[in-house]
Amino acid sequence: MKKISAVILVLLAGVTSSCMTATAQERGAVYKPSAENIAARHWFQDAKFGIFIHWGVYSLMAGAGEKDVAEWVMEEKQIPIDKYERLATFFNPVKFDADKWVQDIKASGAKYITITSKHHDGFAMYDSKVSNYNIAKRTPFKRDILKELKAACDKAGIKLFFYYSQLDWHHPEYYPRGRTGNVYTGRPQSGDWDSYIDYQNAQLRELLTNYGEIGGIWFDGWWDQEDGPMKDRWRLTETYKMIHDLQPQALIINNHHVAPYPGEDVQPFEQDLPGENDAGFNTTFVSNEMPLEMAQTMNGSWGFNLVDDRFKSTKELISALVGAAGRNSNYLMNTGPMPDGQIQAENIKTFHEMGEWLKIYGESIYGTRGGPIGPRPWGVTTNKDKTIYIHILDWKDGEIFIPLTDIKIGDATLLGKDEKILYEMTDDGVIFKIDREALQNWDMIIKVNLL
Ligand code: H79
Repeated sequence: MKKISAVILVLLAGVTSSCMTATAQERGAVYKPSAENIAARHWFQDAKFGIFIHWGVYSLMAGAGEKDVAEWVMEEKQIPIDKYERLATFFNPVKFDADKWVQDIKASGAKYITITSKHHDGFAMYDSKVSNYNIAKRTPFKRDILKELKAACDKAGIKLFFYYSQLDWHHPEYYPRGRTGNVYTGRPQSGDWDSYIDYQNAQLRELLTNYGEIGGIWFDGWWDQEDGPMKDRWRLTETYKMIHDLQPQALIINNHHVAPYPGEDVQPFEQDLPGENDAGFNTTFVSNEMPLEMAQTMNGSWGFNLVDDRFKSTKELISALVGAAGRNSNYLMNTGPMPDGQIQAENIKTFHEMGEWLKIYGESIYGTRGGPIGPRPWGVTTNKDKTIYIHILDWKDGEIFIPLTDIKIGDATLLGKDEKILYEMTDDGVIFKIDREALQNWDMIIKVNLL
């Protein structure tokens, strides 16, 4: 008896310590971003605004009539792999026009695009050589949409990032399984995890070698194993090194909802402003060392949803962009193109409205950093060189107090109009008079030039 428990103890100790070693390796790895990478981070922070694209064979299902279902339809409707694979056989988005996408996206004022190269369903939206479960080999469309999009982006001066799901509901070797993609998929209850990671890395290598210089890789799905046996078996250190070796400027972003791991370059937040956790799964830890990025849907869905008409107004989306900028964060706004290849008309209209706003007010967003004061219930501040922008999103009174001391103001104007704003310096800060008419704007911005 004693002998058996001793053996169990030794075994347990072995398991625990090997887990801890893996964690320690990933968490404790030393990462010093290269000069190219640091330059790319600055570019990224200056760019401030990107468009996220969720497009795949799931777009055909259009949410199956439910507002809260889209790119997760396979999991949510428990569609087995052999049935789900048929979607690819009639995915034929004949109206796809990469140049048109990029023109409409560019009109929004966005500077980069992040597109799903492979979502959780495992289907590659490019011509992968390591798996034929991809758009070029399994659909009548046959075209490599990533190639076409990259060419269009290059022409327009837009950077392209690839979303890549670490979680995979299709690959048999993604085993042991995590929280999702379980028995319903019809996969054998066996598999070799490491050969799955080898496959993942082979696909990443393709994305980093066949599409020219890219903006970076946006990972998702790590959380599938958060309570699972493979939590520390993602081989992040190795994967991140490969990416940085292949393209030093490529930014690594991982939407794992926990504090950043070494090797990551941008900390993302999903459906939440950094530091907030209304969605219920984000960490409240906010890095002050790396760029931040908030990703948000324009309605309630990432992939195309036929019945989800909960479109946020342009004012709400501008407020999110401004709120992110004031928190020193980028804003990645999502659209889910339709199965025919077109972006939804509602989204295109909003792109153009945001772009019109940014043409006038963009100087208070692009190239700025958050602060000098933190977010307030009424709005945020951004700054660039010797200029402070006070973004008043929600205010009713005739004056507003800003707790800024030790500054010398040259002048204060209403951005977008050549109108001086009156102010009064006090010991505790500045009181600005409000132009009541301007409060009707989506965002009333006081531009303060410092001496
Ligand atoms: O690609 C889009 C979504 O499909 C994906 N991320 C964005 C960018 C996404 N997956 N899940 N979610 C968003 C919501 C988060 C769900 C989670 Fe959980 C809560 C992950 C972990 C806790 C639900 C419960 C899923 C796993 C367990």
